[in-house]
Amino acid sequence: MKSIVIVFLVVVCVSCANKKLDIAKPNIIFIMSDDHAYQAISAYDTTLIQTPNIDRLANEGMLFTNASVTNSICAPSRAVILTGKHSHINGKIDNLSHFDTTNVTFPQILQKAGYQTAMFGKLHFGNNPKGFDEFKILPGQGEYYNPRFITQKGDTIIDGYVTDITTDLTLDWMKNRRDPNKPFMLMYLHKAPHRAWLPSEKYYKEFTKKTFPLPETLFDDYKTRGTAAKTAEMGILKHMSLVNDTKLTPATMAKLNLTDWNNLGESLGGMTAEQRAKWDAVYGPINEKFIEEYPTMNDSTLTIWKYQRYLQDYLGTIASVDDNVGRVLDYLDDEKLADNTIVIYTSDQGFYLGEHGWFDKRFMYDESFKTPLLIKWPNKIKAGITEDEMVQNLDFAQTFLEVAGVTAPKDMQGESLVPLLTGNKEKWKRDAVYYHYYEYPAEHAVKRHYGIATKEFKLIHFYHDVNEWELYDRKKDPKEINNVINNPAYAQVVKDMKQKLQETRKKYKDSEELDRKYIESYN
Ligand code: SGN
Ligand code: CA
Repeated sequence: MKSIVIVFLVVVCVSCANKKLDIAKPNIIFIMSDDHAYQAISAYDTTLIQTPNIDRLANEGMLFTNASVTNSICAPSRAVILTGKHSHINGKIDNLSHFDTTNVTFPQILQKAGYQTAMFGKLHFGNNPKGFDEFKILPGQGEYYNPRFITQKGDTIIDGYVTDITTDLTLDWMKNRRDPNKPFMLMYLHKAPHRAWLPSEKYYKEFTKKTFPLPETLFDDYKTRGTAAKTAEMGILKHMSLVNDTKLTPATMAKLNLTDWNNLGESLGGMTAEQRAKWDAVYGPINEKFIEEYPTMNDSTLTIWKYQRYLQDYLGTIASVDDNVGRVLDYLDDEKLADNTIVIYTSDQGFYLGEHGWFDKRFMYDESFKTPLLIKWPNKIKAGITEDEMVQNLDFAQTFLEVAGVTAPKDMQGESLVPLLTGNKEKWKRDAVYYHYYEYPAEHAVKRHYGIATKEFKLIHFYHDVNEWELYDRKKDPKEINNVINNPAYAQVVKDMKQKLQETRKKYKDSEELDRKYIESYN
């Protein structure tokens, strides 16, 4: 009899423990870097760099090949992520406008629902985030070396390299300052690989020795494109600064009788004399070699030289991001937290790595419209799945709320990704995504435009000081070099896509009236 009772108790206890495990709220770690092109993640493309740690998310979870943003620029993307609403609804249309803090954000809702919340790294809002138990964020763009952080207790400068420091702060919070009995939502936000692309010592030593293959469209002449592509100021040859971006020194420039602008200042963005000396030991010889080679360079060879210098530094910053993502994933594994933690890796938008001759972003063309997205959650997501549905940064808020078992506010405009993550694809109905970019006139001179993309086509309307349309056949022309808006063979597609665009604008409550409002309020 006694042994029957013991067996019964054991069975009950095991089932209690299982039940407890089932209902334990998952932790959420949202990792986002700034301007990280999917072309620079080896899970997507092994041509440029190996990112074994970021790839772990795809190997142990899901790789999204058709993730995009709704407005390809930093602070607006972050506002869309936090609010689950398009820019024209949350009001943060560009980097310069004010973020209306009466917007409800998903961290506020999660905090109220009992989640511990923390944010470390780059927010870029001009005001502090709401809904966080703790934050340590960079002011504005922040610095790569010895950065200043805004904290709830005032500003502090932390010596070192920004990517390592952001991770140290994140790990310190996970290890020492959270209650292990409560679920947490952590936003771990890298500044890298944002311009002006300053790698850590280890990686500038390594990457300045590398040479990268040229993209097919490096010398794009924009022949079939409209005014916007032709007048944008983000060309590697014409608009990338020899000093600020490719790191020629004022002395080199003077010797060659050249001038260009420099935002980094004498200290190269906050380096100490010691850090600067190490930097000069590597970049000095690059300057000397350029002095020798410049007299024989033409536009084409100079473009290639600038492209190589750009990629060396840009990718060098990503190598540190990858190492540091590895540190966080290792911690989750070591602490046995991995199974019940959903980890997301994404960027605030994509980026041009020489495609169309460009750097920067902003356009609805794929390199900047699409963004990397890798998600692992061993308890729920099968390992090694590639997903090609069209998902957006707009969807994160509702996804995280559903993951946490909290009902999302009705006015959020995305779709929870949970059905896709958990193998219930039949519940996913979206057939088009909407895009709207506003920051013009401004740096890089990318004109205002909105558009929709389906899996097959992309329709874009440039407006404000032009009225031009472009259509791309995404299957036949994935590099988007043939604008077929006037091709009679696509007349019906144009008609259908224009109608779909109008319906989509209506669905998301965007309108010509709002376009005008945001032009008038722009300064
Ligand atoms: C800076 C950069 C631009 C970049 C914007 C916005 N210039 O102004 O190249 O487009 O940030 O980037 S820099 O010379 O100051 O680096 S965003 O990611 O923050 O939106
Ligand atoms: Ca960005």
